[in-house]
Amino acid sequence: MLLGEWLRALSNGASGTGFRRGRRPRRRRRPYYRGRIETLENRTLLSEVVNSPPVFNPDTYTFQVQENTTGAVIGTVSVSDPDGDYVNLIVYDGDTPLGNFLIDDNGTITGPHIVAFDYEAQQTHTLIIQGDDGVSFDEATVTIQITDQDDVPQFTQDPFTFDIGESAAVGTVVGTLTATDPLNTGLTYSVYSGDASDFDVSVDGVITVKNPLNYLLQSQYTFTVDVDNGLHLDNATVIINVIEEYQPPQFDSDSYYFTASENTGAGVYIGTVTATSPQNGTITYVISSSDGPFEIRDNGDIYTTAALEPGMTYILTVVADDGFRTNSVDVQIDVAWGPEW
Ligand SMILES: [Ca+2]
Ligand SMILES: [Ca+2]
Ligand SMILES: [Ca+2]
Repeated sequence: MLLGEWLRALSNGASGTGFRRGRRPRRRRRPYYRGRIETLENRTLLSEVVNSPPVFNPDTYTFQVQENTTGAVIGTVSVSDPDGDYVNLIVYDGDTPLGNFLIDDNGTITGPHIVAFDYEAQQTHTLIIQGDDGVSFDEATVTIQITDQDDVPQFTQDPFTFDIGESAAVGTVVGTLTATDPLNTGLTYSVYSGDASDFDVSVDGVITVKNPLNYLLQSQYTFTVDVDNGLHLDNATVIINVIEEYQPPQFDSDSYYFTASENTGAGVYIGTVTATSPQNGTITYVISSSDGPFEIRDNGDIYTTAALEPGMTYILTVVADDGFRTNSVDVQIDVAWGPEW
């Protein structure tokens, strides 16, 4: 076997599919001498034959490819070997995975095969193409310029501001997010951060009430949303203003005045306060302040919890709470003087 053929066999065996990446060999452009071993009359003669390395012409190339294309023909490089040797072509690329760019025996480069081009991430790729005749090699530099495509979704406004009445039922639509979809591949919306705790945002961008709202508890919500087209994200701020709608419970009197006999003991009914809820809530009553022994029951009935002092005037404040709002009223209770007075 010729030494050159043996070296080439080694080289072909190492390169396998014609693609490899790794430490680049030292550049060798000068002619290289290969040996031929012959046996003649029990003597070994070494004659030397000059090998000329392959030559790329030209040795720099610039190709343009639109982003988001995959497996496309990127361009063709031209290589020749002065000796007519077979030239094995391989691709070195520092920035993408092994196998992302391939080259065939004709010098035609295709790709990307693994990671798509993304103009927004990287505008150029540089490949080193190596042509090897088994003994020597030459290199060409290929610059791939990625051209831009409109592929980034964009919210149609930022921020989105919505108003919702605090009495809106769970499930009520607050508003809808909208964004451009340049690739027409479909968009997915989601909450990214912030306080959206009382709202749902569907993948279609529809915002609905998730929990009962209350202006007094929280009058505004602010959160950030994303829209995703599978390639890129955009984000926007959402502001939801809660509009006050609930009214406080209304007592049937501006104030109450009750009297009690001079010998009123514990557990005696004194009188009733009544409030109604404009939002049809269930009212509970509480005595928030009192200078006497009184309690109030669920229906607004006031009872004594101990004997009252004859001739005393007691002042109570009663609060009605319907779960949405509260209101208060003053109650005066006058106790009669005893007969001995
Ligand atoms: Ca050659
Ligand atoms: Ca892109
Ligand atoms: Ca783009």
